[in-house]
Order: sequence, then structure tokens, then C-alpha cells
Amino acid sequence: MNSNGVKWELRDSLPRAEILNGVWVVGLSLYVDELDLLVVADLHLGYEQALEEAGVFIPAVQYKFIKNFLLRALEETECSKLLILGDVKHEFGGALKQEWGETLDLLSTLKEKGVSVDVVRGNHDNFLIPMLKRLNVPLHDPYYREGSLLFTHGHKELPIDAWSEDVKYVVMGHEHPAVMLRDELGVSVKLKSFLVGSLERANLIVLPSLSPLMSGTEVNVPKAKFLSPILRQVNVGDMRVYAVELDSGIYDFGTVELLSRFLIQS
Ligand SMILES: [Mn+2]
Repeated sequence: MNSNGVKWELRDSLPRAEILNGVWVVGLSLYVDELDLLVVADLHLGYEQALEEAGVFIPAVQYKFIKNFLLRALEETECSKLLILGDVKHEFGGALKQEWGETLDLLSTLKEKGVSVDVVRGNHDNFLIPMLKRLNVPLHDPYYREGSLLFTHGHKELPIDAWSEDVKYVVMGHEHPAVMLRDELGVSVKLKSFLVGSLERANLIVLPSLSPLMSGTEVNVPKAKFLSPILRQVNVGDMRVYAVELDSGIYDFGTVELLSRFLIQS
């Protein structure tokens, strides 16, 4: 296991848990019964190459994990609709070669398998638009609403027109939530986590990053700072933590607040 708790290889079937009525965590993805839709966030394809340009060399294994994970999750949920909640690829400014190849391969592989893909625009997706157009992949900016669900990346506040009477769930990414756990010997492990709370009258669900290289924002440390303006509007301490260990399961750790106290005491 690497430091953020995600294995590079997928062996057993993905762990799953129903976290809200008809809403399931399936590994690092979310499956919604009402829409028969699988949702993932923050792939950051091409991140290795961005690190390489900064002088950090790591093996390019992230893409293999992401592709395998998506094909597995779609197969296990018997789902043919995928929504990517932004930050499909990692870039600032000019596009890097690696991320183009991987993005193209991923989207065309999914298409060949009959999977329909939609993307909600994230803050890293500026150069993605021409490729999505070429492949007929709809891009939603800054949100996508279907049934009782409202999806957004999370780097901006939701505009007022995003809301309607029937919105019961707001689903976002961007924050890459994770929790830090420490045992009595001082050994720490970081686990990618889903956060579940409320925003206005809706349930708010924050997805972890699908990228094994993005270890994530530790939400249960003192004075945790949040990137998302949406999370700055709510009390994150009241949100419930569902931590994911792909090989062993999904863990309901109670609220962020409770988990922070546990971290300080141990
Ligand atoms: Mn983002």
C-alpha cells in the first residue's frame, strides 16, 4: 500500500456501501440508483509528466490504475453511463503530450464499450474542450442537473439557477478528501474518503480523487483548510466520513469532528 491507501493493482471485487438511500460508494466511485449512473472525480491524467517537468520522476502507472478501475466499476455495477466530475487531466497552461494520449485512449475505450460519458468542467480542464468536442462528449459548465441530483466540480460556488425545488443531492469533487489515521505506535495512514453532509436542504456528497497520486486534503487535522468555496459554506466537522480501502472495505468513521478528536488523543 502506498501512503494514501490506494493499491496499484485491483484484485478482489470493489467494496461497496449504500451511504444514502439509493446512493452507493463503489470503491472510489459513486453509483446512483435513480439515474443508473456512475460518478468519479479528479482523474488528473498526465500528472506524472507534470511532476517530471518539475524534476520529480515516478513510474507512469496512474493511468493503468484509473482505466482498470473505471472498467471494473462499470462492469460490477452493470452501468453504461459515466459522469466525470472535473479535472480529467492535470495541466496548468499548455497541454502535455502524455495527458492527451491517455485522455484520448480512455474516452475512446469507453466509447467502444458503449459507455456514454459526460464531463462536468473542473479548474484543470481548460484545454480539454476541443478533444471533448471531437469525441462528442458533453461538457457541463459549471454544473449538471438530472433528476434529484446536482453535480458540480466544487472550485466555484453554485450559481442560484443551479438550484431547483427537487434537488436532493449535491455531488462534488475538487477537494480530494482523505483522513489521517494514526495508531498508538505513531504509524500514520492516509485513506481517501467520501464526505457526506448537507448544503441548504440537500445532501452534500464530496468524492475523493480517483488518482492514486493525489493523496488528498486531510480533513481531520486541526485547522484543516478547504479549497472549495462550497465547503467553506458548511461545517465540515459535521460531515460524515466514509474511508475507502480498496482491498478491505469502506469504513464509516463518524463525523470529521469526532475523527479529529481521535487523532489528537492518540
Ligand atoms: Mn479541481
